[in-house]
Amino acid sequence: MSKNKSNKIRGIVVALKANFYIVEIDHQDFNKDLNNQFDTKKRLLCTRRNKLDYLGLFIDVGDLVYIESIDHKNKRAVISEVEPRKSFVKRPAVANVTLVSICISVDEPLLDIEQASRFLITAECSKIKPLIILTKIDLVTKSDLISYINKFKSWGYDCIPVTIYNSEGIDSLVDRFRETKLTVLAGPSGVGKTSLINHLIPTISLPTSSVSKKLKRGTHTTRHVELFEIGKGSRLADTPGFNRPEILCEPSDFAYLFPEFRIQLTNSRCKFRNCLHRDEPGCVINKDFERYPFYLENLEKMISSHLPYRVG
Ligand SMILES: Nc1nc2c(ncn2[C@@H]2O[C@H](COP(=O)(O)OP(=O)(O)OP(=O)(O)O)[C@@H](O)[C@H]2O)c(=O)[nH]1
Ligand SMILES: [Mg+2]
Ligand SMILES: [Zn+2]
Repeated sequence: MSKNKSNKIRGIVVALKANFYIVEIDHQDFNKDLNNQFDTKKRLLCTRRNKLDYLGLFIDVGDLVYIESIDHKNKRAVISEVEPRKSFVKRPAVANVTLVSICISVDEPLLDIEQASRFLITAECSKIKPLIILTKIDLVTKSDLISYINKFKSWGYDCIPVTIYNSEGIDSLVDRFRETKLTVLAGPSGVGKTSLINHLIPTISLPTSSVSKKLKRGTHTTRHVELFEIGKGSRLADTPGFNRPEILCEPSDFAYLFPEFRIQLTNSRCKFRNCLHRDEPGCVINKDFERYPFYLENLEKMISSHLPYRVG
């Protein structure tokens, strides 16, 4: 983080705590002129200036902010400005996201294709291309794993398979995270998002818990969004898992949230401009694609429940 804008210090909101914001500032840039007051990467507990409320500005994790009235001894400060966001993911709420990683476990909890689609569609709604992280691959056979990877490929997605047990896939994942500024780890509860962060950043040890034997689902261990550094200038967001993402979407936009349909619509045009790709003549969408029945079922619900429809 850097210092400019009338000597205010710039930082990033890494967590929200009750009515406070935890802001992290990078010590290296201003060690000298602040007499080494920033001894480590420093986290400060911040409130916000009232003027931000009047301006109607929200502050979420990932927001880049300027702080002032710094009390070094008690590690407190006040946020006086918020930079305009470059992107925003609504659920979980994180600003300035550059990559959405949807974590999906092959087992425990068992991979649920419809749920995976809902997570991917949520990410597509934020206009950020998602990456699939296939977790717990120590729990499946090689051939099952290959068929999952091929399935996601046919949907138009890259997929990085990993396990924390023998570290398979971990190196390519770290490379991917270090190429981007802010990666959100999203996905159902219990798929191993927090375990992955603990594995990747050995200096932290966040609570995790095993998947419920009875319900075969996660137990909602992580309750808040928090950012952790994974390399210079790159951060990872741990988020609370949830099981059924809702999507707010208009019927005419829905097909564009599926990469395999989007590419067909880019390459050629349906005869009618308002085609919803059902049985209209001259429609260019290939109805044999795996997710077409999912598209159709949700489109019909969307239309019958009036706009905007919640897929959920
Ligand atoms: N077999 C296997 N188990 C794993 C792996 N990674 C994590 N687990 C286990 O999965 C369970 C759930 O892990 P968490 O990290 O708490 O899952 P989470 O996605 O953060 O869950 P929420 O915080 O509820 O959203 C724990 O018991 C982990 O030990 C893996 O690679 N292989
Ligand atoms: Mg967790
Ligand atoms: Zn069509």
